[in-house]
Parts: sequence; structure tokens; C-alpha cells
Amino acid sequence: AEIEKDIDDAVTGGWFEAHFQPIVDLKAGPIIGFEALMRMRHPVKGMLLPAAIIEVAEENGTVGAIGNLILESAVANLARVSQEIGLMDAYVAVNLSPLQFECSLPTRLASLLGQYGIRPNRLVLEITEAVLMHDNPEVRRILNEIHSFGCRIALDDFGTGYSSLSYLSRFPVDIVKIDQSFIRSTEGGDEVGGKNRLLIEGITAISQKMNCKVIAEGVETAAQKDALHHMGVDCGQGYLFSKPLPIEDLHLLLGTSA
Ligand code: G
Ligand code: G
Ligand code: MN
Ligand code: NA
Repeated sequence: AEIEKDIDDAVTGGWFEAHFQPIVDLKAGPIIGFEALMRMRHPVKGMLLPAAIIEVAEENGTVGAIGNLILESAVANLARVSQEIGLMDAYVAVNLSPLQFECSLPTRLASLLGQYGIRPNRLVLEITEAVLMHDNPEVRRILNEIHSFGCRIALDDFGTGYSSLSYLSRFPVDIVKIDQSFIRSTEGGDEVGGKNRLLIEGITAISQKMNCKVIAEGVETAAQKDALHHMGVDCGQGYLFSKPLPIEDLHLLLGTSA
């Protein structure tokens, strides 16, 4: 299919890049990290989003190669941005496909971090419950190894799917990211909105008791930000703060010249 050819051309042509969306502390305001989001800069079709790419890449086996490119781009750019704009403690969060969980992953991450001189706690790996669902011992071993090495694990899209709270006790999770659809579901003045606000408060309190930080995704308005802060949520990510930006535009966000 056409998209398969685009993916092959993109891997060989170097068309994959990471864009970066800031994650902010809802209480104090500063940027604490960035999520790296994959983009394909197609010479004819323009910038393509992951929705069209990831599923095909998982089917045809190229997702590992793409994932490695994004990981390297994320870590290399974090090293560069840290120096240029002085965010020496900010982290970068990279999404991992379930198919990237091979036994070579921990070693590969360690050597990548070593190569760029980035402390392991500045790399966050975002996984979805699809990774955890089958309680695969190999996956658990790999996650534990990555975690004991010092990288942090974020559970992405929480509040969609089955979202079992027992993931927090069974796996080394450091960060819970509440899905944007769940954030929106809290907005109504009706009974459903009220119940969903209570659910977010409860999930946040439980996560924090389990030593996890909580990030709300898809924060678009100041009212949402204030409400989430009020519900106890630690951090936010969304268009209110910034859309995902190419690396060359990050300095605009930070108000410095890079
Ligand atoms: O960037 P958007 O802004 O369109 O991202 C859509 C979804 O694609 C994200 O929710 C994320 O789960 C997935 N995604 C983005 N970048 C990557 C990546 O580098 N690897 C994997 N496996 N998924 C990604
Ligand atoms: O990994 P994950 O599925 O959580 O990726 C986040 C997705 O949400 C990306 O596609 C990103 O572009 C998108 N996104 C980030 N902030 C906002 C926002 O404020 N509103 C909306 N509608 N989408 C957002
Ligand atoms: Mn994510
Ligand atoms: Na998400």
C-alpha cells in the first residue's frame, strides 16, 4: 500500500522527526518535561501524524526501526535543548509500542543515554495498558530493568480502556497520564460531569499514594487547568500551554534565543 512505501522511504530518507509538547507543573508553572511525538516530514504530502503510520508500522514490522529513530532524536534533542536554553532538569517522554519490548531494549536505552550524557531519570517511557494487559513476565522483567536503571515509566491514556488500578501495584509505574477524553468528561455541570470529577480526584489521590505523579492530557482552557489543579492533579499538557513543536521552535516557547 502507499503508506507502506512512504514508511520505507521515510526510514531510508530520514523523514521521521520528533515534535515536542511541554508538560507543566500546574502549581508552580514551569516546564518540567516534553513529550516527543513522532511526525513524518513527507516531501510532497507535508507533515504526517502518527495515527496514519503507527498501525501500519506495527503490522509490517517497521515500528521498531521508527521507534529507535524517535528515541534517538528525542534524547539527542534533549541534550541540545538543555544546553541551549538551560532546562537542565527537564525530561523527555517517548511513546513505546508494545512491539518495542524486546530483551535488547534496556541495553539500547542505557547506551543511548550514555552516548548523549543524559541522566536516566530524564528519560520517561510512555506505555499504554496494551503493554501490561497480558501480564507477560518478559515485559515485566524489561520494565523492571529499565526502571532500576533509573528511567521512569508513564502509564499513558489512563481512563480509557480497562485502566486497571492494579497496574500501579504490579508494574513499576512512576507517572499516570489521564487521557484527554476523560478530562473533557468532567466538564458538564450535570451529574455525569460531577461523577467524573470525583473519579479524577480519586484516581489522582490513589496514584499519589502509590508515589506516582499525575499528568492531565489535552488541557485546552484556563478553566480546565484551574479545575484540575483543584482536583489535586500535579501536571498538565495541552494546547493551553503549547501544541507539539518542532525542535527549532522550542525556543519561542521558552522566550529565549536558541
Ligand atoms: O501526535 P499525536 O499528536 O497525533 O499522536 C497521536 C498518538 O500517536 C499518540 O497518542 C501516541 O500514542 C502515538 N505516538 C506518537 N508518537 C509516537 C511514537 O514515537 N511511537 C509510538 N509507538 N507511538 C507514538
Ligand atoms: O500519547 P498520546 O495519545 O497521549 O498523545 C497525545 C495526543 O494528543 C497527540 O496526538 C497530541 O497532538 C494530542 N494533543 C495534545 N494536546 C492536545 C490538546 O490540548 N487538545 C487536543 N485535542 N489534542 C491534544
Ligand atoms: Mn503519550
Ligand atoms: Na494519552
